[in-house]
Amino acid sequence: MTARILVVDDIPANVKLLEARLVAEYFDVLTAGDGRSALAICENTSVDLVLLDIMMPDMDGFEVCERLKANSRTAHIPVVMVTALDQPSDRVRGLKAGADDFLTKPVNDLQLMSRVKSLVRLKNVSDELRLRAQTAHTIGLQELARADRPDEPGNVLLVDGRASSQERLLRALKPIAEVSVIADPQAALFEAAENSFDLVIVNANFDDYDPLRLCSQLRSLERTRFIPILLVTEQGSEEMIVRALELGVTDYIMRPVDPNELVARSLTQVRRKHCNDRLRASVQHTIELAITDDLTGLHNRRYLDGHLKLLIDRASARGRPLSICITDIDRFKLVNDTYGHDAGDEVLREFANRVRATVRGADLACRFGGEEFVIVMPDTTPEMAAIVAERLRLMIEGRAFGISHGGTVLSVTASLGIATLRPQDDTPEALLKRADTALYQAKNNGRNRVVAAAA
Ligand code: GH3
Ligand code: MG
Repeated sequence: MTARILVVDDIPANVKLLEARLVAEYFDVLTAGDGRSALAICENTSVDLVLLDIMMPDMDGFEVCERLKANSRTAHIPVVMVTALDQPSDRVRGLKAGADDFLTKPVNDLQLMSRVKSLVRLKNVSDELRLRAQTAHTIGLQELARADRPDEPGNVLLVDGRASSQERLLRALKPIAEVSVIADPQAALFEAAENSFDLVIVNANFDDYDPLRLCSQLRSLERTRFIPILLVTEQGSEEMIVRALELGVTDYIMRPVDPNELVARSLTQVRRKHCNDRLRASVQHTIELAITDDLTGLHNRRYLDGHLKLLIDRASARGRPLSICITDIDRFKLVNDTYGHDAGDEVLREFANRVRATVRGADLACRFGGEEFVIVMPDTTPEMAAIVAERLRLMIEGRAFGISHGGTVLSVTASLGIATLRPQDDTPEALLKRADTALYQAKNNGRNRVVAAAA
């Protein structure tokens, strides 16, 4: 992971120290000796993370943080406040100023790296989201364009073997999350798999149980592998923390737990989870848009071209029948010419609805083009396909189509051609071609009928 990190401190020795450690981990480091130059750098260069000292003459860290967060060009940059151990109130002020995380001086290497990496990962995901939101906005997809939504409360699972600490952690988390508490780590695994949590907090305080076992199980289960894990450990358990981070635990916090630190770290993880979820949803949505026909909501031809081959291969491999039906609306041009294109669109939508209502869940219905539709029917013999096609024909003919055009109702009919997969050397193109030839014959024979291609 590489990222550009800005270290801000008025004491050159402190800057050098952090710089050296970060450079050793191959981060790209920029430095600033005061608040104003830090703001200028963030404004003019792309910075992935700011490590910000609090005590600085002229403009202190709180003010720098507030200004960064108030400026829309820099608000997305994560800020880690470097606070003195003996000033716990600084953390509250830091949170109020919008800081994303804290590090306590003297800065410990493990903490520095785990926090920096965690926040850089979060920023990478949210950068990608912001980029997609821009694109979505440009192409008019408003629903995807809201990247900078306010934080939604997270769903947190707290796994803690002791009642007293459960209560303390619960109190700290209440304002920012819905928390479920569970004492038994094995039950917690099921709980996590069955519900959708944004964060699992594992307090390493069980009597007879290795908390890393739970962490590792959470990482290996399909249903829970993407949930961030925050481990709560004893001071001095560095070895366990290193192993935990290797296992994929996302962050850790030491006892005694500072409620503000817990809140800041939990918020970071919940944000990251939400960002990731949205990113995944946006990928899903983009894919759906690419394979869906706008007008009817059926799959489009691009999808059919990709998927028909798979369905054919599967049917051939299993020695199962597969049939397809191509249907084309009769004299559809007349609808457009008489009632206008919008009325034509309404008929197409209603036609698609009837197709959808006719087919089984396993069938694939697509708009093939204009007023032509294709239904792919796995596990369907020619006889069955003929029955389905006839049922669809009746569904179209049997009930008139209403259009907004002054309460007009139209009689619509369709012609249908069906074809069945030939075992062995059949291809999607050849199968479609046979169905299309049958359709052409149905048109020639007088329309409003089903014709089956010769086997
Ligand atoms: P046939 O019975 O031989 O199929 O006659 P037809 O009029 O249905 O066939 P033709 O191919 O001559 O005309 C198809 C028409 O479908 C022409 C085209 O403008 C119209 N069409 C294609 N796509 C759309 C669409 O998305 N919306 C609307 N409203 N019309 C469309
Ligand atoms: Mg037609």
